[in-house]
Order: sequence, then C-alpha cells, then structure tokens
Amino acid sequence: MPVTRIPPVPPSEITPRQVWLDRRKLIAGMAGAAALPLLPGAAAAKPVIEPLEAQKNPGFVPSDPATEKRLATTYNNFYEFGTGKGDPVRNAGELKVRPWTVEIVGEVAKPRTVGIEDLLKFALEERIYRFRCVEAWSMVIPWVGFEFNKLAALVEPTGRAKFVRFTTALRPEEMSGIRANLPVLDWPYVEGLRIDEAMHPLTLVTLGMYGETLPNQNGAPVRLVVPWKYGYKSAKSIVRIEFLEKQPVSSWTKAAMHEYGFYSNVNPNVDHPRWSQKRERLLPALFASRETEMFNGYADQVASLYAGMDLRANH
Ligand SMILES: Nc1nc2c(c(=O)[nH]1)N[C@H]1C(S)=C(S)[C@@H](COP(=O)(O)O)O[C@H]1N2
Ligand SMILES: [Mo]
Repeated sequence: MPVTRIPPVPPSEITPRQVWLDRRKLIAGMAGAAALPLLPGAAAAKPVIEPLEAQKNPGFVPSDPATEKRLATTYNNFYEFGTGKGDPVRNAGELKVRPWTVEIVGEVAKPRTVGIEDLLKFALEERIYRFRCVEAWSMVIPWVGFEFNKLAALVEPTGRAKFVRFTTALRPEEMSGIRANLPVLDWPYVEGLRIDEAMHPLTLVTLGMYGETLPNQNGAPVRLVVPWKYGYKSAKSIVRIEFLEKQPVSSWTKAAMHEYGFYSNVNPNVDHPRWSQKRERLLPALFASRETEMFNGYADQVASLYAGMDLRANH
C-alpha cells in the first residue's frame, strides 16, 4: 500500500487566521502558566482544560444526537487510572499534561519529536463520530483533531513502514491504576494499526472534545480516535508513535489473544468469546437496543481496506 505523501504546509497557512491567532493566545497562555512558580503536588498537576476552536465538519454528523458531555467525561476506560468506569475521572487529574511531547520514529525519513504546541497548530476540525466499546456500549462524541495522515506527512514514512504503533505514557507516580499493580495489562499501553488504516482519513489525532481540550480521563493531551474499530484501538495520552515493518503486538492482544485481535473492527457478525456483538447500549440507554453496524457504520468508507480478508479469522 503506497504511503500518501502530503507536503508539510506551515500551519499558519492552513488554519483560518482568527482560529490560529486565538490558538497562539492559548499557547502563549500555557507558556505563561508554566513560567509561574509551580506549587508542589496537586496544583502542578491541574488538568489543562481550555476552549479549543475548530471548524465543524458537516460530513461527520451521525443520525443520533451527541452523548451528553457529562456522561462522556465520567464513564471511561483508562486502566492506568483504575478499571472502574468512574476511576479515570477521579484519578486522572494526577497526570501532568504540560509539558508534553510525542516522539515520532521508526521507518521514517525525518524522525522528530513534536510538542503539544506543534500539534495545536494543525488545522483542527470538529467531527462527531460514533464510538463503540468492545464491551457493547457506545456513545456519539464531538472530537476535535486532525487526520493522522497529516502528522505522518511531517516525518515521511519510508516504503518499509507497514504498521504504526502508538504508546501511552508510563508514569506510575501519576497513574494510580499502574501503582495498584492489577494483573490486567502490561504497561505501557500499546496499540497498533496497519499503515493504510492509520493513513485513512477517518483516523483522527485528537486533542479535544466538546469544543475544549481533552479532559485527562479522556486521554489528554493527545489520543487517537479510530471510529470503525472497538474503542481500545484508540490509545490515550500518547508519547510515542513508531512506524514499523512488522505487525506490533498490542496490549489487549497480549492479555487475551483470542478475545482481542489485531484488527478489532466493529463487527456484529463476530461475537466476542464471552458476549454477543450484535447489539449495543447507546448510552445512557440501559438496554442493548441499538443494532451494531458493520464497521460501526463506516463501512462505505473503510470496507475496501479489508477486501478479500476473512474478518472472522482476522478479528
Ligand atoms: N492508554 C489507554 N488508552 C485507552 C484505554 C486504556 O485503558 N488505556 N482504554 C481504551 C478503551 S477500552 C476505550 S473504550 C476508550 C475509551 O475512551 P473514552 O473514555 O474517551 O470514551 O479508550 C481506549 N484507550
Ligand atoms: Mo473499550
């Protein structure tokens, strides 16, 4: 699969001027905050939630209304902060999300480390995506971000890049779930995509939701969103992106290979070994009354990526 090469454009040219100026103010504000003497402990770790302006993309508005923000930010999966749905909102405030850098390395011509300030300079857009957890609940969320392929263009993947691995921060001092040492996952959390999946225009480098920067429990300051796959493919609080020749082993596959395959495409016809995937609870519904759609409703855009593949064997 050839790698799309998009010439890097200075973000000042692709972002509408007012949005760009406002974002510069936001970045300047952050720099200013960092220059103040930091109080120890909780004050230093205060989550950074700021307005995040973005063009609304009308091409991505599902038929169901967006999930209430309060629900999307209090019912989470982020095992680094505990395995209960209410644990991340209680515990993720400990994570220091500034300063933050993402290392982009591996099979690329121009490896580089980008700061969160660099990511905020991309032309951001709001896209409302369906989001389906493997546990058969779902939400509809207005994300703010930009296509992963634009980030890839900066580092110029080589012809040997066949997969991409995403790695989450590993900070036991700030992550109570890791400190608790639960025998669930090996840390750091890693996830992977095939290069054509990563480069697909639906794959979003996500910096915000509901018009604001991401709350820590939702993966601040930068996460991935891959809307046609089960939620666990969308790694949170990313610190490293590697372009690889070989298929990486993701954390969930390592934990239980027959339950969580590499592809993890939403598929109502392939049950999870312990439950059906035919229906889902569109939160806040209490019952799984919504029929799950192939590729989570994005089949017209992504089905061709899997032409000729056995989606049961490659679940
Ligand atoms: N680092 C990390 N990323 C993660 C997870 C996690 O435990 N750790 N959980 C995944 C799962 S199972 C889901 S459903 C989504 C949940 O995202 P949300 O809380 O923003 O809805 O995050 C995914 N990304
Ligand atoms: Mo999930």
